[in-house]
Amino acid sequence: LFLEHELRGALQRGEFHLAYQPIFSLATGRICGCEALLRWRHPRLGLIDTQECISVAEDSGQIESIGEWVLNAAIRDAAGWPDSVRLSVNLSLAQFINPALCDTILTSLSEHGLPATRLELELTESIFLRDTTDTEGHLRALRAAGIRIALDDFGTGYSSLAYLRSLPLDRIKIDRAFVQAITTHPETAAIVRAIIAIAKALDMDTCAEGVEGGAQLTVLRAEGCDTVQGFALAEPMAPAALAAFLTGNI
Ligand code: G
Ligand code: G
Ligand code: MN
Ligand code: NA
Repeated sequence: LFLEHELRGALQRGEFHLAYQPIFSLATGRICGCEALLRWRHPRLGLIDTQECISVAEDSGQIESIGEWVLNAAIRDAAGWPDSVRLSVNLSLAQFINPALCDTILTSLSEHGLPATRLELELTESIFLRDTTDTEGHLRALRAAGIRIALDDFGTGYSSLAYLRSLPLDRIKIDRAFVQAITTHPETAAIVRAIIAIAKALDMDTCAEGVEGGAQLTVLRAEGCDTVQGFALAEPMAPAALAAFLTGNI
């Protein structure tokens, strides 16, 4: 309740900023994208845990305005990156089901001059708990506009193979819980191998999240994972630091 109160007005007070974490192609070693991550710096409490901030924002009906700010700020920043670097933005369920979402995003893209094909939206499995015809329609509208869709945190939530078959997705992001056990648990390695095989068969690409060591990277490369993200490669960084980092890594 305290955080909910503090969160009101945080946007107007300019307490939010974004950090960007690079995503690397395993084939080339180059950066092919960056994920925007919300950061809230409270004037007295300092940096607030993002997961907590997002939950409070969702529960108190503030996620739509905060989410719109994130989209705008990230699209503005990404318009200054090289063409080969895509922008990934996390979306909450409330944003995804808003019928105005697609138009809002397209307006922002054209205002900042970022092609729709450079934007990827990360959705979690929570969207599949809803009426599927509606979900499918929303996904198709976004993709028809050229926007890519990634399924975030795959394997941890309500994973079902049924929706992988029926829904238009471009990428599966393999949850870091799997990635981090890949070198120590043969069962986990087998599951990751199977996820990559399913993604390939369905013409989706794969991103392994939370890569923290070189041994994980070696296994992921051997298994044919397309892209990787994690502290071993690059931590989330401020926009200016990212711009400098991109110069050396694209
Ligand atoms: O970056 P960090 O580990 O603090 O992120 C914690 C969680 O918050 C992650 O699950 C991430 O997907 C989510 N998150 C980060 N930024 C955003 C955002 O702008 N919108 C939404 N909906 N979730 C975000
Ligand atoms: O749920 P989502 O995948 O969007 O979460 C992104 C979050 O994961 C970010 O908050 C980021 O800080 C965190 N993250 C990124 N790389 C790593 C990593 O290598 N290890 C761990 N533990 N967290 C990571
Ligand atoms: Mn994500
Ligand atoms: Na994730």
